[in-house]
Amino acid sequence: MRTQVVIIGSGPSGLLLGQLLHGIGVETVILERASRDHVLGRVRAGVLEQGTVELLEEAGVAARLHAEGLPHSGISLAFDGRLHRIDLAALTDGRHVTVYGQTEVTHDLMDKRDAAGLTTVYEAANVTPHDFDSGAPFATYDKDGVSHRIDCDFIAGCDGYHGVSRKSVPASALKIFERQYPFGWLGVLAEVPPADHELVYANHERGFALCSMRSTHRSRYYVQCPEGDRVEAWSDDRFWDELRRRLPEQTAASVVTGSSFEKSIAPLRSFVAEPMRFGRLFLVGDAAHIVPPTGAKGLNLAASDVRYLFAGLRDFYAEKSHAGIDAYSQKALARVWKAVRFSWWMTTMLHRFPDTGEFGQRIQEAELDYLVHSRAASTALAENYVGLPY
Ligand code: RFL
Ligand code: PHB
Repeated sequence: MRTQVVIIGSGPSGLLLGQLLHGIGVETVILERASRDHVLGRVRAGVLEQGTVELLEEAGVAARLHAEGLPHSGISLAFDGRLHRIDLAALTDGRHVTVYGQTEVTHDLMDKRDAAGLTTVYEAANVTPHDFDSGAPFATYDKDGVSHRIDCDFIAGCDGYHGVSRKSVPASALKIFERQYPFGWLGVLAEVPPADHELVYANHERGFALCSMRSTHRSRYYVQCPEGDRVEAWSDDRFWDELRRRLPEQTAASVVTGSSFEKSIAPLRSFVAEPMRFGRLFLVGDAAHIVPPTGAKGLNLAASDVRYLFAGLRDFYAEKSHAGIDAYSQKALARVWKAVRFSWWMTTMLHRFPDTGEFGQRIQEAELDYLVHSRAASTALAENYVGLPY
C-alpha cells in the first residue's frame, strides 16, 4: 500500500494534521495503537487558545466548538484567602480562551475523518517507522495477526510521549531536556455546576488546586497530590474536602459536590526532545515535548506544531519547496520553549514544593502579590495564557 503521509497516532495532533492535509488534497493514513473508544475515553485538556480554535476552523471542525464551547475572558488566582481576577481580554486587546474538552475536539475530528472516508487503522500493533533518513520511508504494523507495509513520502510522529516515533530515532541524534516535579495532579470530573464562572488557580499552604469545567453543568477539578499517591486512596469525600480547604471561603462555599465519574492522577514533568525532524520523520505534539498542565499549554502546543508542519508540507506539495519542512523544527521549538518556560513558571509559582521551605513560600507570596498589582506582570501572564503569536 502507498500513501503520501503516514501519521502515527490519532490524538488531536495526528487527527488535525490529517484533516488539514485532506483539505489540500494530500492523502494520509493514520495508524493508532489503541481503539477508538479508548482514545475518546481519555480525559485531558480543557482550554483552547484562540489560535488553536482558528486552526480547527481552518480544518472545518469548529461548528460544535462554537456552539458549545465557553469563551472565557479572564481567570482568577486564589491566594491570601481571596480571588484576584486577571482580565485576559483587557490585557491582550480583547483576546480570550475557549473552554472545550480535548475529548470533544478529538470526537469532532474523528467524525469529520469518518465522513470524508479517510483511513484510520485502530488497534494497529507494533507500528514502526522505517528508512526515514532516505527518500523512501515506510511504516509497518500488525493488525489481526497480519503484517502490513505502507510506503510514503513522510511520516508524522503524532504518537504522544510514550509513542514509538521518538524511540525510533538513534539516542545520539536527540538532545533531551527534562524536569520532573515532586508531585502530581489528582483530577476529578463530576456532573455538577462549576464553583465559579471562570477558572480558579489556587495557591494554598496545603497545595495547589484548580477549579475548571467542561460546560455549565460539568466541572473539572484538580488538587496537587504527593508523588506516588494512588487514586484508590482518594474517595470522593476526601477529594471534595481537600479541594474546599484549599479555596477561599466564598469559592469553597460555591463548590457543588456530587459523585465523580472520572478520577485519575497525572505526574507533572517538563520534557523537550530536540530536534523535531529527522529526515522524513517529524515529531509533533507530546511526542516531542511535555509541559506540566498548569499553563494549559500541552494541546495548544500540539496544535501549533501541526500548524508549522502543515504549512511546510503544503509548500512541499504545492511548490516542491523544502523551505518549510526544513524550518519546521526550529520554528516549532522556538514557540515550544516559550510555553515550556510559561508552564514551568506557573507551576513553580502555584505549587507547594517539599524542599523550598518557608523561604520558597514567601517568594511565591511576593510574586503573586506583585503579579496581581502590576499591570506589566499581569499582562505577561495574560499574553502567554491566551497564546503567543505564531
Ligand atoms: P496524545 O493525545 O497523547 O495522542 C497520541 C496518540 O498516539 C497513540 N500512540 C500510538 N499509536 C500507534 N503506535 C504507537 N506505538 C503509539 N503510541 C501511542 C496514542 O494511543 C494516542 O492516541 O498526543 P497529541 O496528539 O500530541 O496531543 C497532546 C495532548 O493530548 C496533551 O498535550 C494535552 O492533553 C495536555 N494537557 C492540556 N493541554 C492543554 O493545552 N490545555 C489543558 O488544559 C491541558 N490539560 C493536559 C491537561 C494533560 C493532562 N494529562 C492527563 C496528561 C490536563 C491533564 C490532566
Ligand atoms: C482542564 O480543564 O482540564 C484544565 C484547565 C486548565 C489547566 C489545566 C487543565 O491549566
